[in-house]
Formats: sequence, C-alpha cells, structure tokens
Amino acid sequence: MRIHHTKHHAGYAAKMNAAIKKAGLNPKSAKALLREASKYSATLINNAGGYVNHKLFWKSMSPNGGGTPTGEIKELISRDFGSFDAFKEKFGTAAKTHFGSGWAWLVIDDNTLKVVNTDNQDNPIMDTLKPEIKGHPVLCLDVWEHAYYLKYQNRRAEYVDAFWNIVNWENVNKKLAKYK
Ligand code: MN3
Repeated sequence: MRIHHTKHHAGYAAKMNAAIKKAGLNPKSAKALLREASKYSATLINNAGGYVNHKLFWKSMSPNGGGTPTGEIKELISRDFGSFDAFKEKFGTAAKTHFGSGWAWLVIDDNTLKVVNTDNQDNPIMDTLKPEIKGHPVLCLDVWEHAYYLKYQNRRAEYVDAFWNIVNWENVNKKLAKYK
C-alpha cells in the first residue's frame, strides 16, 4: 500500500499536472476534467483518472473499518441489493472477474445504488462512458495487479475478500450525503 501510494498514485498526480501544463489548462479540479473527458487528450484523462480514483480508494479503507455497514448506506444497500451479503457477492464478483486492469465501484445514480466496473483508470463520472456504468462513486476497489501482486501474487480473489475487513463505511456515508 505504501508503494502504491508513494509511487503509483504520485506518478499519476505528476503526469496529470504535466499534461495540464502542456495543454495550457486551468481546471477547477481533476474531477471537472473527468466530467468533460471527451474534450481532452487520453494522456490527461488517464492520469487525472488515476489521481481521482486513488483518492477515493485510500478513503474507502480505514484501519478501524470493516464489519457491516452503518447509517444510511446500510438502508440503501438493503433497499437496492436485498441484503448486505447480496451486495458483497455482487461487488466481489465484479472485482474478481473484471478482465485486466480496472476498478470495481459502488455508485449512486438517480438515487439508486449500482455496482459497476471501469477499465484502466476510467471513472464513472466520465462523459465518455456508457450511461449504465455512470454515477457518483461512493466506494471503490483497485483491481490493477499493482494493487495486490506484492502481497497476494496472482490471487486477486483473496485481496478482494480481505477488502471487507477494512471498508470505511463512515466515508461511504459522507459521500452519499454529498450526492443525494
Ligand atoms: Mn492503483
């Protein structure tokens, strides 16, 4: 995780900043760039995606996290997936079966929770994506090999299952409150 943060995430930030400078842009935020991804170069959007996605990823986890969801997300998971176990199965399968590099997400779209996948560093707020995978991210899991290979080698499923021990439900509720 330390290498992931200080090397990979830092690399996306540096390359995003270089691409912003090169294009002579003065964006309001990295998310603002992603919302209008269709206007910009692949280099800029790939690195802005890497920067934004990892920011939510770090906040999706906490040493005091894990356990069952609390607060509003608990209610919405029951409403939209039937049960916490059904949601875990859906999100876990999305993370374990995504082919190649990418992300699993829990997003809220039109006041409904959805589990979606994106490729590479795509983020569900990007205007270039199909409507069915768009939404406001509230939780995410990095399934690039760099996220798990040092500790789990090729065993992505073990990495995904361990995620439930550290999910930061408090942050999920904070995100939900923002997008409702
Ligand atoms: Mn990563």
